[in-house]
Amino acid sequence: MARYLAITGGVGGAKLSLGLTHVLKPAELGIAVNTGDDFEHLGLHVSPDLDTLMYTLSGLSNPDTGWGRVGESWNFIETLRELGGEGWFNLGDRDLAVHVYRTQQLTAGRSLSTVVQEMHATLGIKHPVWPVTDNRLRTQVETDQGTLDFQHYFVRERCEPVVRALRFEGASAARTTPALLEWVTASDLDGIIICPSNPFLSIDPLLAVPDFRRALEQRQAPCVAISPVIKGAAVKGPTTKIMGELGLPQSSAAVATHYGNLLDGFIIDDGDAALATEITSEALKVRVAKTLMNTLDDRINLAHTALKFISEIS
Ligand code: FO1
Repeated sequence: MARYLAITGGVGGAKLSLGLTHVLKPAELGIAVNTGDDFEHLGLHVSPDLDTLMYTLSGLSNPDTGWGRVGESWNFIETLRELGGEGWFNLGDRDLAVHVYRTQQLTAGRSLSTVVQEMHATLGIKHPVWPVTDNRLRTQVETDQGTLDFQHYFVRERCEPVVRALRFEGASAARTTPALLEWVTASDLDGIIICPSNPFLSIDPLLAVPDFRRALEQRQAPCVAISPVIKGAAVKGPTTKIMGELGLPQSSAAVATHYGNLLDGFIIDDGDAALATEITSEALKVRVAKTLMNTLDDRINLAHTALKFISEIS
């Protein structure tokens, strides 16, 4: 039996994760999710990337935004705004129930991974999905306007402040979720796929968890990443804006350099085919493919490409 691990943030990574779940059985694919975007808001524990995965894998995601639920209503947040409350983070009425339920369960002493597992079982999600850690992990964005909590930077300030550095509060003391650590260190793991999420905001928080990073560094199986950058621009979100602000070239090549020796393979878009030779080295193979995922078929095709690439590398 084959066994793979996908590492993902929110929207872009969830698309490929969905493709992978169509190609691999639940016993063959586990998914590790960023929790650096989590925050406490209106007294609730909100886990945006975990929820994006949950809604995507259960067919409930909002196709227009990629986050939140399809067919959502907004009575709660509109009423909160009328009252003069904090209304900048759009919590839909149905989505709200998830945050209330999760908060209650966490307050009762249950772990985040247990709550995720139970909600996934309720929604019929069969593939194992784990928050990278059950411990507190919070991305802090150091900007020209001071240090901002991730969602304050991303949603409230619409990614406008200039990013100077990123910090992952809690990471050094965090432990990888036990079942995930077991999966990634298993001797029969066949490959690791880093989804096309933002490397700096969405993947780095997972890599900042010491025992998770160590497990990846000591891997036997090939690790491939899919570039979220196509022709110098991100499909969605502030990836290339941040790269520029951090003084990096805004290209797929710089993403490969950023991941460094964590990678054995790197998939770039057809539009970046000219970069393949520059990125290829003895230690890094490059595959050119269609990485834009507009349809379910695109997601499944990219999943097949990644798995075939892994089998060729190994
Ligand atoms: N993203 C936005 O751009 N605006 C929002 O109001 C917003 C609300 C929201 C609510 C629940 C949820 O699970 C996600 C939500 N997101 C929203 C997405 C989220 O902020 C980001 O996509 C991720 O954190 C980045 O991966």
